[in-house]
Amino acid sequence: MTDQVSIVVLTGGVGGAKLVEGLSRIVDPDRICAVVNTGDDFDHFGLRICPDIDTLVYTLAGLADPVRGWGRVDETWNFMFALEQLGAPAWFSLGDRDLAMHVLRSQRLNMGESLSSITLDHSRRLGVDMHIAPMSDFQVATKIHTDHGVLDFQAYFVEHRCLPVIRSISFAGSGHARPSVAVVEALRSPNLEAIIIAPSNPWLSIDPILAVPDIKRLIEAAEVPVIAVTPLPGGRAVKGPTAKIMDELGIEKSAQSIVD
Ligand code: FO1
Repeated sequence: MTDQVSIVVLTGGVGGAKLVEGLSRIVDPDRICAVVNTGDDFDHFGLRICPDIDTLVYTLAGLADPVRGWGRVDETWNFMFALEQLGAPAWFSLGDRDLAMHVLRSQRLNMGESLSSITLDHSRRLGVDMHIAPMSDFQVATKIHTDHGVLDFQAYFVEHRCLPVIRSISFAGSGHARPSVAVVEALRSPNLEAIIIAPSNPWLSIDPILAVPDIKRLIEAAEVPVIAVTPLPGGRAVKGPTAKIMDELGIEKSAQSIVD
């Protein structure tokens, strides 16, 4: 039940997963709700892939690959080798163990279950006590408008390795998306003490969450401190394309300009 929650964390993948993992060592995990970006989610070979949710689940379950930053530790790649043999595009790698998550999630989504309910069940089965809540059960897709045209998020991020110059970013479907029930309960929890914005990429991971209209409204109505952890300590990004994107969008590389 997310109405017992005292801390809500808005998060993307790796950076946010590290923050919530640390937080869960000092706060009862049952009192934390991670509201996760789903703008990176996409369909690939008929499977629904939810990278940030899976990074959270695997990290908190102690199953994440610490070097690669995505997917499972001790992974094997037989599925990818077999796909390549059959001439399929191999720019997005699905590990054999990770594949189980995508197959089962896709089957359950196709049978009409919500992403929230599937995520809760999978995380509990892997021993995760924290609430991991997709920002929405509606599909929202991050679109990257570049000097090479409009790219889907994973095409920009993985296939084109963040190289195209970004002109703007949009979130298809966000206008009609509603927050998941768990997110609404957590942000209205009578025990809520703080909302933390993880040091995830502000434009690619946090903005999609804030683009769901009711989430922004609920945060403003919560009347608790909202604490944003900078992804640019000392003006430099720890990882990923945050600094490059700020340059391309003409935004000064400082914590204050992210807040603004
Ligand atoms: N990132 C890559 O750079 N290359 C991949 O082949 C890749 C596969 C992949 C499969 C499942 C998954 O959950 C994540 C995966 N990622 C991969 C990570 C993902 O593209 C991004 O790191 C996130 O979307 C950004 O948070």
